[in-house]
Amino acid sequence: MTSPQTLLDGPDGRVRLWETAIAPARASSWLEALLGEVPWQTERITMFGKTHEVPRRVAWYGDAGATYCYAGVQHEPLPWSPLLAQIRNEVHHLIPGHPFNSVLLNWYRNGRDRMGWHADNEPELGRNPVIASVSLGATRRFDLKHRVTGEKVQLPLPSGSLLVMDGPLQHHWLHQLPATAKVHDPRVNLTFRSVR
Ligand SMILES: O=C(O)CCC(=O)C(=O)O
Ligand SMILES: [Mn+2]
Repeated sequence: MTSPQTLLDGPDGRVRLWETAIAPARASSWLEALLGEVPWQTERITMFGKTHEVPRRVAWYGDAGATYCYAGVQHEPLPWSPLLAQIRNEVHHLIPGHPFNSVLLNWYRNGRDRMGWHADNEPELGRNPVIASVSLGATRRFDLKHRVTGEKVQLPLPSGSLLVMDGPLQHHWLHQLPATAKVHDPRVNLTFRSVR
């Protein structure tokens, strides 16, 4: 465990990165295990009357009743697997005091899979949510963009890193995980959240 690097900290929110929160060997064994055990789903979204496949695979785990709406669909969580409960405990050790009751998993099969500009500002996350994001597998670039000034922050998220976004960040900044032709290997990202 290392101390975090602060990438943003101000009235519009905070972003901290623990670059080596999880040892590399552990991170790769978790990646292999999750790729094998998770019942990955293909989400479809309908925009302007056209249905598209979301360019990644997803899964939602959490306490019973922690339902969550993404891609326009209400999801009941899968119950915590022993491994996901263990990863949640590791996150608790690094940032105590946040009772995360759910986790959204994203599997980016290669550099073509991506997530566009958005904020984690769904009503069920409440005001100023704390989002703890664990990355396993291929290093991908993560971008942040201020909604008003357009200021950008870009950073690589290596395997075993923990990114924490908190304060009013989701109200003032967007984030994305862009596609890249340079990456051929999979990455799994886990965002721990507290939904009510
Ligand atoms: O894959 C990532 O690092 C970002 C995931 C994300 O923004 C989300 O799940 O809302
Ligand atoms: Mn997000």
